[in-house]
Amino acid sequence: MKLRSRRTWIVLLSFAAALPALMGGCRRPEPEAEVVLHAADDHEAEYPTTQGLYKMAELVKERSGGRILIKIHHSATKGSEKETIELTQLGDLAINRVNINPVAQLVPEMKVLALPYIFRSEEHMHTVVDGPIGQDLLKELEKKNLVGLAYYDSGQRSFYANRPLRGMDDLRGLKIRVQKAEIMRDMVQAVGAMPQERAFEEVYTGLQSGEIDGAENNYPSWVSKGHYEVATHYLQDGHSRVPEVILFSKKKWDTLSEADRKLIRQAAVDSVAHQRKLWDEYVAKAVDKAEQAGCTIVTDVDTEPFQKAMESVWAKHGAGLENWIERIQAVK
Ligand code: GTR
Repeated sequence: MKLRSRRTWIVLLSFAAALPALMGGCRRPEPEAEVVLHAADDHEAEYPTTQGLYKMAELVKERSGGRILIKIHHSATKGSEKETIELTQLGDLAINRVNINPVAQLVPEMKVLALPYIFRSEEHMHTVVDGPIGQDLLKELEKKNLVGLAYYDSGQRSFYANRPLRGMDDLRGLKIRVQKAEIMRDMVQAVGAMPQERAFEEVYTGLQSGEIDGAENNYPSWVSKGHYEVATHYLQDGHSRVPEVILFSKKKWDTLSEADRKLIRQAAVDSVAHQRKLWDEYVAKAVDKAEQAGCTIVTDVDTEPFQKAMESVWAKHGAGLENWIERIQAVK
């Protein structure tokens, strides 16, 4: 057997040493994650709320040096909002981005953010949720085994249907889908329509089959879920400015170190600016898409009859929340 020259050995050995780097694309191996947290969102990956969660996950991974990983399950693969809230309470799901309406069903104080026309503007809502009132409300969630981390934007909810809508009178007798939330049911009833409770995931087929005539939501949901293809008339009455919330399972939270809890909470708070920026861009894109598709959007709505009709909702759902209402109204 021919002996290899010294030079050949050097070449062979350097090649062997470089192999792992060549195979791994020169990346250092990922550190083993110590904590894996599962997060749910009922929107698809590109939607601003899910994108907010991705931002939060990125910050958590970076700040923990890869020790804590958040795995995101989007598009309602973990179930409807009602189901995922239950999973979060049980500790089977660590993180859950949901709308406040179904949460208010469990924690009545949260209803204050869902009351029709409680916010004068988007700025008013931001000041409330970003300040002490928002923080105090998040603390109320602990009574139901939930930890509230931060609020995301959800714009304004308005009515849309498969027939022309110009004002409140056009909603009379229409079958309008509502979330699993009593306050929404009462709002729909207050404007003379017939509330139909359904999970978000069932709205499209409900509209398509004609079981329901319409629904109510913000522009992004109307478009992203395809509702605009069937319910082509949108009436921007803006009856609710209820935000979204990021929940954490209290059961899981209690197993984390104080430092990790702080890191996770801060990452959620820091993801808010990103979500809000994407939200504004998404609203513009959604409106554009609906208009291109030939939908009718009525923006100059006389909201006075709506506000008047909602007095009954305030009387019922605002009862017992007077202090919260006063605090919100006092915010400049
Ligand atoms: C959207 C919200 C969803 C869901 C949906 C609904 O605005 O982002 O999480 O609550 O409304 O109406 O069910």
